[in-house]
Amino acid sequence: YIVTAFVLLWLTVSVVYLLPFLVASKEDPTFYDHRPANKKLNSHAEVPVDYHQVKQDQQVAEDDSPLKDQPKKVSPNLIGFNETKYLRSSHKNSDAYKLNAFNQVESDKLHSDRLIPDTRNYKCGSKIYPSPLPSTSVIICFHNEARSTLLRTVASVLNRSPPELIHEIILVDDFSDDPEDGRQLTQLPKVKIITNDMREGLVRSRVSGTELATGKILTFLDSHCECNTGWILRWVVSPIIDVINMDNFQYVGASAELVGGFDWSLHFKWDSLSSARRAKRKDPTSPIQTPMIAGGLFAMDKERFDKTGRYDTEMDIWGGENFEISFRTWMCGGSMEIVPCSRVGHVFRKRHPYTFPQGNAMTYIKNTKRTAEVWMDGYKKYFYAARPSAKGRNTVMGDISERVKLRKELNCKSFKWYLENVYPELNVPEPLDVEFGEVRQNEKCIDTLGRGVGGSPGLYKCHGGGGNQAWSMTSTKAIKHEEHCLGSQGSSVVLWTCISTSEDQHWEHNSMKQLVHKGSGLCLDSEGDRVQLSSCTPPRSSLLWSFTLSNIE
Ligand code: UD2
Ligand code: MN
Repeated sequence: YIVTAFVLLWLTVSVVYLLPFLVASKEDPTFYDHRPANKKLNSHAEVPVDYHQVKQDQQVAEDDSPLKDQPKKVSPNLIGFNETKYLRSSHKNSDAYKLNAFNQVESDKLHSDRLIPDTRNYKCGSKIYPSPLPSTSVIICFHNEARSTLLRTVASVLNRSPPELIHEIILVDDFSDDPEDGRQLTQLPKVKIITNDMREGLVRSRVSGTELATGKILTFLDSHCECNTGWILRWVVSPIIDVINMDNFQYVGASAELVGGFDWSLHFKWDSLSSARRAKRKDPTSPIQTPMIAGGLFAMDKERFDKTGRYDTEMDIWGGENFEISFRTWMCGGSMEIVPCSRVGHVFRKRHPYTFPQGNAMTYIKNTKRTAEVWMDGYKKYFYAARPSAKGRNTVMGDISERVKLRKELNCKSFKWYLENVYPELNVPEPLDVEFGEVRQNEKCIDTLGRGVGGSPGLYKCHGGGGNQAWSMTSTKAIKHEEHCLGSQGSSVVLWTCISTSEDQHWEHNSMKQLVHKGSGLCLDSEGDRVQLSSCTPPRSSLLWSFTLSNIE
């Protein structure tokens, strides 16, 4: 039975993944998240692991000794490699945090083979997989990665995988300042390196890694990961992405109850398992289908990768490629799964430590717009409604004809099919929605501030990125964000679960641009960054609201 299950997996699955990540960037509010204090984005890190499953002797040490978590013996893979010397020459100035967007000083104190807790479900240890398994080429691209995190990524692959499954490790140095960072690691077994002569970004770097690869399976990793025991379960694996804390480098297990999702602005997020997905799962060790991958850590069959269009190599630097590969995989006959017995830790950061030659906002627009235009059919209008800054911009996007052709050649299904069969959780604005977009007053917009039921939205500078500022006025006159609707509690405006018949959730957008609350007869008003209910008279500017992206054709 297990063998059959895996043969099936082998046939149908093409991409495996893992994924929790997502970070709100405070420093660049135009970029990947503008949403203040968005609980959803951080929820991943806050989900406690089932620590009873973690063996006591594998718990991360709490003491502060300089050689934390050092194993008793150096692993054979590292014999002859002078780790101390390698690390000594890495930048250790007071800007190390700024340089990496994580605490490099803390990372440097940790041994490359430090012990980390086994965060898997206890049943994973006794799973039996068919053999022989094909071996994999592991591809790790990096740009100015700290040496200690880069080394730990490579060392954890060597030390925590059955050696026969690791065909090679291909480092792609994406034009880092110091070519020695990667070059010295080729002293380790199986490690090869490709060095870019100019900055290419992660997509083109990964693709050049795959061109050199000769393993049957490709496995991609970010350059600041730690692979856990049993991570490389088989050819197609998507791990759960555990969290390596960017400040103290503690390794924390992530929830096994999440899949990858997104909103209409093409912003990746983690979704907790819907009841339908939960019901499909036989036991906590079985793979879970995921509509989307975070992007960094996955494995897939090399032949399939090559035959189905690899990546869109016109995408630059960072971002968007995970949407493209996810839509393509699902719509063109593959599937994506998270394999919960595979766990890989990743350092989630709050900002990019590296530059974007074209600016990060423009780069993200380019990459996501290419995805929307090629894959989202008529539904791309919701992308533009949620991210108006991507409208027009055809020059930024560039030529997509090759990818459109690829979609035809592969005979892929429609985006409608994807929404209905793969991601039914995504709320598609109804055709009857009266208005859709931001609810704006001057430069500010109503923003959920990441709050859920019972929380109050506030006003926040409009960012045009959708997300927490994406609302629709439904045909029943509710002002709706995902599954929450604006209602009241006293004079406060509060988010509630939508009830279409509720007078408390009924708003009339009248000809004077006021939003009149049916339940109380009062009007939506603002005071500072608060939204509240007050009298509709006398007329004043704090009562005026517009849906800025209304009338999508
Ligand atoms: C996530 C993914 C990442 C990628 C990205 C979307 C995880 C854990 N990470 O972002 O892999 O899919 O979403 O694009 O799922 N890099 C280069 N050249 C560049 C820029 C980055 O080589 O110009 C490397 C970088 O050193 C790192 C990898 O690409 O190893 C991903 O970059 P990141 O860690 O900044 O992205 P992350 O984890 O925020
Ligand atoms: Mn990363």
